[in-house]
Amino acid sequence: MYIDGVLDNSVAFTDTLTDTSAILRVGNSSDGSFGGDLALLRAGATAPTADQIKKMYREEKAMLEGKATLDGSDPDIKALAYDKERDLLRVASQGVISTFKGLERVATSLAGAANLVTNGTFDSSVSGWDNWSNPTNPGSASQSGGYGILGDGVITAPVDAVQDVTVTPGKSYKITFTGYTENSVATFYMSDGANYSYAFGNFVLSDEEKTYTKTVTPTQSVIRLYPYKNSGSGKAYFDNIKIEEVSSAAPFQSIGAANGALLLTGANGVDFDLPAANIRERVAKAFYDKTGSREDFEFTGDGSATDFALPAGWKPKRSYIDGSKKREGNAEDYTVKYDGFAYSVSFAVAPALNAEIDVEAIAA
Ligand SMILES: [Ca+2]
Repeated sequence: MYIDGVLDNSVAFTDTLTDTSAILRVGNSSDGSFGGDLALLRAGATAPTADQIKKMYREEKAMLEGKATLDGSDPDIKALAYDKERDLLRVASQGVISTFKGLERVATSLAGAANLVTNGTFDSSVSGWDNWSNPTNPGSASQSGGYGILGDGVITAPVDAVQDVTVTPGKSYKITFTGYTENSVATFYMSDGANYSYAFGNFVLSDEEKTYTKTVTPTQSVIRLYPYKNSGSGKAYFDNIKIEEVSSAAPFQSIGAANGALLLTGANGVDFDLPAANIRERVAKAFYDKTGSREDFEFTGDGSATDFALPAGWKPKRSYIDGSKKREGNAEDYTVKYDGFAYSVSFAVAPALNAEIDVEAIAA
């Protein structure tokens, strides 16, 4: 038994599988119960060495501890691209881009998207929700402890709440909420349009608090959210209700990735995403890169100085004394010198006192 890649205890056991029709059960105790989670089961012809176990642990730790799954609710991969400069794998599922480094999901296009639902957190009221804010059955709906609650005191009729959220048809949106029931039956319905078609389906709440997500592409300009509790006693609790746009280009057809930049082509157009860091690099390069640019520098002769240095980064192209062009070369008027840092013009004869020396330079 290895814990976090380190041997904790061991016991030798050898047996032979002979019954080809029997079921091999793993993770069962003798009474059939198993109080844990099991993942990445594998079988091999030999037992892995301690070093191999350590390597597996190191490589797969991020996946087990972090998020190794696609974001959104769609497990169907539409397109993927590997960004070799940044060692990132970009994976497009319905409307959502999940970015992986190795086995770990390090980013998602959903992060930072605006929540279009009004008061989905029920921090202090149920405003924004019809029925909840104007209960048809007084006392049927309330807010308490940061939850929107249905069924408080009413048992003879169902209680519900409605919010219509404006969206753009054809774009993709992720619907998320958290909820649970207390001695009641409750459902979270989602409609394509301001209707009760529930075309986007529903989630039936359990007595354990869970987060539910669904990615949808509406054909109408409204997504109707409809939390609902059946008649009878008990309560249903709702919280953190969100609708976030996942991409304007979705549904995706192809994806390209290079040096952190992302190009998504979808049925609705193209999304182009360039990280802020990349833009900074480019602006800085353009600012400091003088390639192709020219500059004139002026000096005044003192009758003895022969060498006139240009600022670093500039290289002499043409030189003039009192407006008369001089020739470059060892047997000519001047030579160009470079000391490893700056260029200078070195005249064979020192320009006269107050002579006007003009040097046209190009970026070095
Ligand atoms: Ca809340």
